Order: sequence, then structure tokens, then C-alpha cells
Amino acid sequence: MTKPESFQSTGSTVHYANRDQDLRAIQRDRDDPWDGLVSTAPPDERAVLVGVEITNRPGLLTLEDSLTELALLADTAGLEVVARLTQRLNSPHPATLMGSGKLEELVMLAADVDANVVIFDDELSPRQQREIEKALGEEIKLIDRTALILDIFARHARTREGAVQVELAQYEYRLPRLTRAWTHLARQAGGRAGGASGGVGVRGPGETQLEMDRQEISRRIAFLKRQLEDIRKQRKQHRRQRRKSSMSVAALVGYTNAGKSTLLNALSDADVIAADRLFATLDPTTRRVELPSGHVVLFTDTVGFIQKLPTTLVAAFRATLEEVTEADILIHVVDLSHANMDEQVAAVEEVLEELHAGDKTIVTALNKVDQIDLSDPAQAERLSRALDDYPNAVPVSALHKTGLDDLLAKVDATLRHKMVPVDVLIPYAQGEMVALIHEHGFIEQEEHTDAGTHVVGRLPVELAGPYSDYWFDSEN
Ligand SMILES: Nc1nc2c(ncn2[C@@H]2O[C@H](COP(=O)(O)OP(=O)(O)OP(=O)(O)O)[C@@H](O)[C@H]2O)c(=O)[nH]1
Ligand SMILES: [Mg+2]
Repeated sequence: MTKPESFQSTGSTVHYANRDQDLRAIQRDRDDPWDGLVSTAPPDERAVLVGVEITNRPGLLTLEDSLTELALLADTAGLEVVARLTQRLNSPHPATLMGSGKLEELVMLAADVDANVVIFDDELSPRQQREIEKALGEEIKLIDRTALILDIFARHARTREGAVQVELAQYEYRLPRLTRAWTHLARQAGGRAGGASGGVGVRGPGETQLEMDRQEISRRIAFLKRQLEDIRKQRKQHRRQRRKSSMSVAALVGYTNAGKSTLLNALSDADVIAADRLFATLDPTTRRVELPSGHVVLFTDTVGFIQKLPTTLVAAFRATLEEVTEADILIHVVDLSHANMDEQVAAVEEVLEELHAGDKTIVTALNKVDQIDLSDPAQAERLSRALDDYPNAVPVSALHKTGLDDLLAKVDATLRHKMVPVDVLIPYAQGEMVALIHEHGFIEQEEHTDAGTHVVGRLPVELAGPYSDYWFDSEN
């Protein structure tokens, strides 16, 4: 269910009302960033988006699509997007990323539209951050995509684990970027540790922390890392218990907003926040789901991925992301209705590689199939291509709960395939061994003989050991 109200961040309310209007304005102004930019909405945080494309280093998305995604991120963070500016370059300018003429244009544009935030779509080096800050002056805050994503994460963290991970990522990002300008802006904006009043980019570690010298921040980073180590140990302990009970774990992975949480809610009675916002989910939620075979599997929903996902964040979220790396099977939730579907899949695959989870068995949930008009040949072709291209693909609509049985059947078959075959004769005195196959494996044939129960089926490899003593011999 959509629950936009749950997006109130600690302390401030995120405004969504003008989003469609903003996005329309963005579309309109694509070609001429100087035209029709002024919004009638009272300014809160008014942002100019900047995209720079290096011609021989193209990103996954086009410059325009990436900026549209940045606009959604800005919107999720409660910013009002008032203009966008782009530049294509053969090579980046080491000091300012963009050329000096373009930088002047940016300064004028920001003044013209009365912006107080400028957001770069790519991560700025500390030097670029300083130089562009200098050009923009003290009244305008400069952030990049990474800082924006960190800010959204800070708003959406609801558990200690999430909060610690975000704080660590924020400090690691800021440590090399601590400048007087930053501290000054944070103070000016009334930033407060962990509070929302500092505005986007200065949330989380606010004024007081920003004033700490590097040494203190380094100490804090070391402290947070120790805390995370504890959290990881606890998670590991949990997983060990789960493994003892030998339940298979399926992790839902996918691009942010693909519908992972909606799918988990549809498959179980989970009440995970699902909303048309990026990075709605940060903390893992696990629910039991029964497969058609009667097999019970744990489904875990967790943080979504995005192109240009900051590596500091991937590293900081290791504890959370271990749910993915330790899963028996991944359910890759793909937004079939998204124009950038293939690029999103590629971005997810990249992150999975980074997590060393690239070779896990994948079942692909082609979600939002309700948005596809099958009477349109182009869209029908899109679906059939996705079915061909992606591993174990099943079309579903998490929202309308269609295709879920097929999806679970596919998970069933895939898990079964991963198990080892058993063909055993279990004496009646060892009845619990038969029960174990029923519970954690699959029975293909079961027959009661004088010598005991003859079972043909499959079992998770970690349970199969003791069964080797009872291997069925037809001579018996
Ligand atoms: N039309 C349609 N919309 C869907 C479907 N599944 C999810 N949505 C919508 O897509 C949006 C995102 O859904 P979520 O479940 O929050 O997506 P998520 O993958 O968990 O996103 P993050 O947690 O932000 O990474 C919500 O507005 C959902 O209602 C579907 O099958 N059809
Ligand atoms: Mg989610």
C-alpha cells in the first residue's frame, strides 16, 4: 500500500505536492534552462541540478535520464527543483569539473532562479567541491548526488543498524571535504546533530560534529566501525540460527522503486513501507512464505540499488547487504514498465558483482506487468524479450497480486534444483529423518516397506550428510 505520510522525516515534513508540477517544468525546460523556471511555490530549498557528461566515459543512463532520476532523488529529499543545467565535455576539468564559462553560467542561473542549493549529478572531488563552492558564494549550498543519497538514507533509517551505517557513510564522505564553508553553512542553516533542520546535505552529523576536527571525526568513524562489527556479529548469529533450522533464504533485490516491498507485502502479511519514492526501504525485513510444495522460505526485503551508488554507502551497508550475499537465492525485482529497465538491471548486476553475489541463482520478477498493454506490439515484444533475456523470469504485478503463484512455483523449482538428490531407506525407528525431508526438502516418492520408509527426493546439501548411511540399495 502507498503510504506517503510515512515519509515524514524526523523533524520536518517532506513536501510532495509540487512534484508533478516540478517534473513537468523540468521536462519543459530541458532544452532551455533559462526559460520558465520560476515556480510559484514558496521557496524552501530551491535546487538547481547540474549534469556533466564526459563523452568518452558514458554512464549507464543518458545525461537527461540521469538528471531526471536526480530530480526524483531531490524530490524525495523534499527539495524543490527549479532549474537544470547540462554540459558535455571531452574531459573533466580537474578543478571545477565543468568549464569556466559553464561555471559562470551556473552562478548566474542560480542567482536568477533564486536557488539556495546546487546539486551535481556526479560525485565531486574535495577540490572541485571547494572551487565550485567558492564560485557560488556562501549563500548557496553545494552538494552532489552522493550527499543527496546519504541525506535520503539518513531520513529513512529507522533502526540503530541503519542509523549507524548511514552516519559512518556520511563521515567517511565528509572527512576529506571538511571546509570552513561547510561548517559555516551548517551553522547558518541551524544544523543540529541528527536533526532535520540543517537542510539537505547537512543532515545527520550536523553543526557540532562538523566543527570537530578531523581527528575527532576519525575517532568517531573508528567507534562506528566497532559498533557495526557488533551488529554484523549479531546478524551472523541470527543467520546461523536460521541455517540450523535449515530454512532457505530468498533475498529480494532490485533497483530502487521496482516494487520489492510491495512484493514482500503481497507474498506475506508484512507491513513494509512501500511508496513511490526512492529508497523507501533501508532496513531488512524478513517474512516466512510458504511455497506450493509446502516448503517454507524466508523472504528478505532490503535496500534498493541505483546507478552511481556511492561506494562508501555500499561499504558502510555491508552488515545489511550480507542478507543478500548470504541468501540461497535472489529474487531480482525488475520494473518492467520503466523506460530504463535494461539499464536498471545492468546497474543492479553491477552492484551484485561488487558484493560478490553476481553468481547467485536468480529468479526474475518482471513486476508492474499491469502497466504493460499487451495489445501494443511494441510492449508485448518488450515483455517477451525480458522473458527471454532474464534468468527464470516470471511476469507479476505485486500491486494487483497477479502472477504470484507462478513466481513461487519458479522459486520452488529453482530451490529444488539446488538441492542434492536422496534415495534412502529409513528404518521406522528413525522416523524423524523422514520428517526432516518433508520439512526442508522435497519428496518425489515415498513407500513403506518391511525394512522402513523408502524415500526418493531432494534435500539441502547441509542436511544430507547423515542420510548417506541409509542409501537405498535395490538388493535390500
Ligand atoms: N502499477 C504497479 N505499481 C507497483 C507495482 N508494484 C509496486 N508498485 C508501486 O511502485 C512504487 C514503489 O514500490 P515499493 O514496493 O516501495 O518499491 P521498492 O522496490 O521497495 O523501493 P525502495 O524501497 O524505495 O527501493 C509504489 O508506488 C508501488 O505502489 C505493480 O505491480 N504495479
Ligand atoms: Mg522498499
